Amino acid sequence: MTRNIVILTGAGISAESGIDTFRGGGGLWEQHRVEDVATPEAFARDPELVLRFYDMRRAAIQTKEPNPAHVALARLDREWARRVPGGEVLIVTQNVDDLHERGGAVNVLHMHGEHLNAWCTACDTRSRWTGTLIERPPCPACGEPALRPDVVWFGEVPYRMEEIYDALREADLFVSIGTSGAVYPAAGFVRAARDLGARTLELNLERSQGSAWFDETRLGPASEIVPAWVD
Ligand code: BJW
Repeated sequence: MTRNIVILTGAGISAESGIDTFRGGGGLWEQHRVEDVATPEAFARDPELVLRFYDMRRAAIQTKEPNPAHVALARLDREWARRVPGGEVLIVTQNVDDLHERGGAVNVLHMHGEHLNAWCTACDTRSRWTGTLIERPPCPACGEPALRPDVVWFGEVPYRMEEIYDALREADLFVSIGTSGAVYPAAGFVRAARDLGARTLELNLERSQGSAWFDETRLGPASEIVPAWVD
């Protein structure tokens, strides 16, 4: 019986809300690959470029709306404990947008951080930040001009990994939605979940790199196949 569900989401779930995926459509931003912009080394080398990239994306996501896939997962999140007493849903998202929350989901864990937070590298405080960072504003907590986007770059450790592995250990079902399986450690969750005894399901437009590890794959746009799976 399915009691606990861990759902991993990636850029594909937000694609139909108008947010570009990382590796689709050439995967380039102004000729830069994500691997060349989303690193601490890139930020050290060319902070203006990196802050411009994030300021642009932070502004863009605030104009986007959740799509039927976000809304369906939120419905599952809210209703699961009633459908299956004691059952738990955890949405582990690699996305830094807030569309799961705006779609109504509660149990959401942002393993790669959040666009709408800034992190002060001087005092280690995180604050809600909806404006721009390129003009190097002072940190609201300590006043130092040391804010960066609160997102996890290549070479940095994703957030809340212990909590994620605890949930995978308890999971009866692991569902991966709209992620290419190109980036670790998230790409390794399917194997971990399977080794720990969960059934594994992939929902994607096309097969991911780790497709062979899934017990079942359903292909199609998230806005159609996610609501169909939830209902
Ligand atoms: C649709 C759709 C529709 C489209 N409907 N679907 C060699 C081997 C193994 C690992 C490494 C290695 N060399 C280096 C590493 C480690 C590195 C890594 O994985 N590199 C790879 C390039 C190989 N990883 C790291 O550095 C991570 N940290 C780490 O490993 O620390 C060590 C450690 C870990 C754990 C414990 C202790 C220590 C950090 C990774 C950080 C990733 N950061 C980014 C940027 C975030 C900020 C920002 O937004 O700018 O995260 S990169 C980017 O990729 C972003 C995403 O979350 C992530 C994944 O991308 P995603 O979501 O899968 O998007 P796409 O574009 O790749 O795929 C879209 C999918 O949607 C496709 O499948 C489409 O089919 C689908 N789709 N339309 C349904 N309508």
